[in-house]
Amino acid sequence: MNLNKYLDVNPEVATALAAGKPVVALESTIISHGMPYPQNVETALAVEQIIRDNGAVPATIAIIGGRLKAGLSPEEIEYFGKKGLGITKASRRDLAVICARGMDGATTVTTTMIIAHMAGIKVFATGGIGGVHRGAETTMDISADLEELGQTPVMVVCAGAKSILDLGLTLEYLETKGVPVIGYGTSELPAFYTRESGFGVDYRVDTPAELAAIFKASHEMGLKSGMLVTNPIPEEFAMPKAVIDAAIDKAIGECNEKGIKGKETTPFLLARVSELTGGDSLSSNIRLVFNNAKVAALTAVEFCK
Ligand code: PSU
Ligand code: MN
Repeated sequence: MNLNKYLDVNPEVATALAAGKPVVALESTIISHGMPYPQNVETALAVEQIIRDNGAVPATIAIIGGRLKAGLSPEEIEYFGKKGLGITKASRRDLAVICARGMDGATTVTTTMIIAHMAGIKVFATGGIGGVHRGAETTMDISADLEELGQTPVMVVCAGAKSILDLGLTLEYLETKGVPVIGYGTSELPAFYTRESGFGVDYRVDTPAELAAIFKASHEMGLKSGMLVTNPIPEEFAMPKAVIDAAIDKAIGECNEKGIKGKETTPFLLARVSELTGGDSLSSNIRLVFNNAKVAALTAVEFCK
């Protein structure tokens, strides 16, 4: 394969793509910034196994020494998990600097979509996406993830978005950008730790085959936008809404008091919410990622039929 000169596709992923076999992309910010070591490495490896068990090849995406990587070895995943917060969070605006300087970068939803698309991978599983922050009418803090969903044709399977964000404004923004927001087995937008948010999705879809058919239609008519599949956390792992809401309100209050801004905002809020809610939220987080990996793999299999 002769691809982008900055991109390395690992042999297993390259072989699968060349043969038209299903591949699922995974992000690396969730490994280095989203969970503590060693649970982050254990989770990343378990997610890859779930994708294999459901018939697809996993491609964890990251930047190592200035190279864009589609597919990491277990040793590279271990390296990313151990180095943790020491790895730069890489959004679209960081890519060129990180590559030119030969740095490592943890890919967000945005950069995972970009690199997946360069490699020819169509389906991507993660935990939660970035969105429009509360108070964005004055701060203008809107995640680059929403712009990427509007311009890069990759399907993102997530568990919705955490209510650290303004979910209503996030949905409005996605509508403006032309991104279909699909509820998998639900008509309501899930809010990561909870199955409900009080906001409706654009469409409810109940099977991986229909998810694949919708994405195929988008692809074949040449729409450049992505598609957002929101898959609710399994009932048994969902958290009480009151507990999560209280932790989020406290974390947002602290964030404002400390004057945290820009790319630090989301990692700060995620870390504080997880500290305030303890081990329960970590195990919920792990379970919902497993659940998304399965739906993404089954959909990638359908897409390749
Ligand atoms: N929200 C989550 N979990 C995450 C992230 C967001 O519930 O891990 C990460 C993802 O990598 C996402 C990024 O792409 O944060 C968005 O950061 P920002 O809001 O700075 O664009
Ligand atoms: Mn931001």
